[in-house]
Amino acid sequence: LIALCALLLAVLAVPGPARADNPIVQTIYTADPAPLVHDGRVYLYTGRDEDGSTYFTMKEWRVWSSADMVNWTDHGSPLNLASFSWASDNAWAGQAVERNGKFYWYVPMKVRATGRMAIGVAVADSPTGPFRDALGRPLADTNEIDPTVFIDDDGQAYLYWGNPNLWYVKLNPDMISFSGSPAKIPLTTAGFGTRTGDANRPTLYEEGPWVYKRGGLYYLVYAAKCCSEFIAYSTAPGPLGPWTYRGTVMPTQGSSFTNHPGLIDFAGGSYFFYHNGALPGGGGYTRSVAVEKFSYRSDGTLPTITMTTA
Ligand code: FUB
Repeated sequence: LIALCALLLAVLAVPGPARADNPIVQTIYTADPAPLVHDGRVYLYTGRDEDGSTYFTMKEWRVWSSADMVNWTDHGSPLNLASFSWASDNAWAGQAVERNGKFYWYVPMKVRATGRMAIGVAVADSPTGPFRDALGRPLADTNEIDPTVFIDDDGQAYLYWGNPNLWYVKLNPDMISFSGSPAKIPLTTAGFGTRTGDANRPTLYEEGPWVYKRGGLYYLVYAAKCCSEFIAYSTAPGPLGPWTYRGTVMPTQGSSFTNHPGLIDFAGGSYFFYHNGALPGGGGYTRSVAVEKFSYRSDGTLPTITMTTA
């Protein structure tokens, strides 16, 4: 019976096109989508919620890709906790970016020696890996999570991350060292909306920042929280602000209690990636990544986006 089960699992895990409808991945639980457009394909970097997880039990990251946003190829797991000798747990939300033919994947993990969360960076020659720890130590050790990386038109790269704070730092062109020191972006209510009921957290910003530039405007989309988590965004005239709160993008988390944004333009369309608990057995710790096609309004603002399934 064990051999039969192993055979069945092996057949289910064979790489190949996934179904076109949401959730994107229907064979395992996935979370924290981070899309990257490269060379005519969308590469989708995700975490993996372990079966039966009861608290964000996550040990590896996965890569998927598509040329048409319909058929998805499974590239397996080219990065996991064991790739980082200093990490012990919590393979949470990351993002990958390409620079000069190399791919840098920024990911948060728990540091074995301290129990604190830190950001590590892995590097590869291909968007699907194999990835290796670029430093052999954490890149940013502030006990916070959820890195997003952005390279501006002038070539300056920025790393942002954090919960409960929102940190940023300029990256050197090598993408694995800092130009200056990490600093906190001021979390003002004008910039990030007003949260009620939590004196320690006056703004809606919670976690999962996603920074990009479009039409000369800088966007910061993030998981926001008032009572439950939803996706909101702010805009700014520059990569460091000042940020202005713009409102809700996706009002719910579905049957998960977190949500996590990733936005791209690809092949003439705009796409919003997120996660929820839509698969059978799904919920807050057994999530699934999904995507919705949308159109920006003529003034560049984001519409309210609804989940296909929750
Ligand atoms: O997946 C683990 C954590 O849940 C992520 O780091 C957060 O963004 C939330 O999605």
